[in-house]
Amino acid sequence: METLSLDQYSFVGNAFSFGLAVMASTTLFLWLMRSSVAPGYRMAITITGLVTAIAAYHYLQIMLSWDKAVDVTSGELAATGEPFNQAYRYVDWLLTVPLLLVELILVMKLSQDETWNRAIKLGGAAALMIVLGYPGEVAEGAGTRFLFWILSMIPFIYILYQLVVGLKESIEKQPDNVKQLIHYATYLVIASWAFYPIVYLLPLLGITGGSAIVAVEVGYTIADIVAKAVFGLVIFTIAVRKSAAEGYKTATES
Ligand code: RET
Repeated sequence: METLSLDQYSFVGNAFSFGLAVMASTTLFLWLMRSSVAPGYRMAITITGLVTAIAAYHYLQIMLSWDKAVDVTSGELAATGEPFNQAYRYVDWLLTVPLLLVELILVMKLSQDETWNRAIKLGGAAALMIVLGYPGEVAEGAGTRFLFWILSMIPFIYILYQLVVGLKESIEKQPDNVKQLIHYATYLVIASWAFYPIVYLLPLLGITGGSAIVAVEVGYTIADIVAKAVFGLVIFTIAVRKSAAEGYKTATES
């Protein structure tokens, strides 16, 4: 914390505030617009809104913790002794990553057995990935950070592989008007998820001091906005188009 400049400190605080605004407004939008998709897709939209709601709560906590860790009343940055709590981010992921995976599995429309089977395997792998990442995130030494990065990459690669294979299979069965969008959603998942382990590594790639803190915190915030809010809106659009293809009309249209 002491290595940050005042500008860097405000920049990160503003990024958290932006994250909170995006997550909260996306939640409202998704939940208010729920009736514009056919009943069969409402569960997916509710879950998408839950993901952004959980994130909005955690961004509020992260923002408050960031505020409390530093005193700027003297015009300079002074640590208050209260540590900035990284755990909020990891608890947020522990809840939201399995939810996002369930959402993707629901979109695949598999049999009930297969849905359970995949949800448990992928949910377990996601929990392991996050639990293994945390000790490295809060460690001081570069060696420990790198070790836990390697360990966490094992379940991460398994999840990505399963998603790519699973989504490819389900794309074949989709109506033409959404095929392209589901392709796009798949790329969005891969690109946004791959961003996290890269951000985690930045402090080991020559970015040091205050810049490392800024890179990690702002990097994760951007990744969260894409993986949760932008992705949620893509899922919403897919649901609207699939509803239309199935002949569903909203109250105002009928
Ligand atoms: C960690 C530790 C270093 C190695 C890896 C990681 C992966 C994190 C991921 C997080 C995804 C979060 C999402 C949140 C959305 O709600 C934990 C940074 C692989 C992939 C998608």
